Amino acid sequence: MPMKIYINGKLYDKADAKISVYDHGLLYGDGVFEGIRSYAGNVFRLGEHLDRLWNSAKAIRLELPLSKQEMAKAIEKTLAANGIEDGYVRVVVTRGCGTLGLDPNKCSDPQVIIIADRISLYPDELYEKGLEIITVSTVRNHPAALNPRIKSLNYLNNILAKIEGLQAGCIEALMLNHNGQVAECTGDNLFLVRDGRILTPPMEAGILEGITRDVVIALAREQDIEVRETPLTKHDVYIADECFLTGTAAEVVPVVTVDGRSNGGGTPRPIT
Ligand code: PXG
Repeated sequence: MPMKIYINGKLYDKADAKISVYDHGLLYGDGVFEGIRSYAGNVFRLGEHLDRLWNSAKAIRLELPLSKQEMAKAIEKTLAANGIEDGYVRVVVTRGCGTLGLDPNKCSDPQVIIIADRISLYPDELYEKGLEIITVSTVRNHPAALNPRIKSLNYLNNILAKIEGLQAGCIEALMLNHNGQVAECTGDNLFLVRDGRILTPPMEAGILEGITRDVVIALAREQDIEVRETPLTKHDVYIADECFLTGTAAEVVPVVTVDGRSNGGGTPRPIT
């Protein structure tokens, strides 16, 4: 059975799921998106993902052509149409068709796309062995230029960092912000553990407000583990006892080395 893709209220076979070459999502990366997990038929933190999508859209002055409730229904429908219980949902909203010029006001109809698929980001063994990552020279977008809180279709900042990481043989890459502080990885938030406390960069570091990040912070606090959202430098990373990354795709994945320095590599990672 071919995969069914949702576009503006209708389901299309994958081969027929197409968007115009005049869509500003393609021409300029003008649009927003979300990546969401479904576990055993339950969409994980759907409300939070929809809130973030709506906020991203608001930040770029893109008006969604449907309500959050309608979007939730559309996501359920797309998952069901593909028989997916454990999977990954990609919601994309583009600015729509316009002219060959930046003006978003010339775009009339935003395109709402929902893809429901399966995902495994990293090989299973990496969840046991841990990732080896490096700090790359590509600086995370300056929040006053393109705020990382906007989950926009413009992911070149992250892709350039990813290319640098891959070039060095690393599957993930740590990005610093314009002040040289730790920001986040290309598709994950970063956490450190030191002396039994969890440390993670604050929103002001210029990061995406990860939904997995929020879940991990809440779970840790429930277990009376102290969590500090505090500015971090590479120094903090190098002296940490543990390091892990969080994201919808990655879930929670341990990091064993950063720039070849070990974070309790090979030893137990009790907090992670
Ligand atoms: N930071 C960035 C820059 C992200 O893109 C996260 C953190 C984690 O946020 P959530 O809300 O998912 O906990 C993300 C999201 C992929 C992929 O295919 C990963 C993300 C987004 C889109 C695709 O690896 N991560």
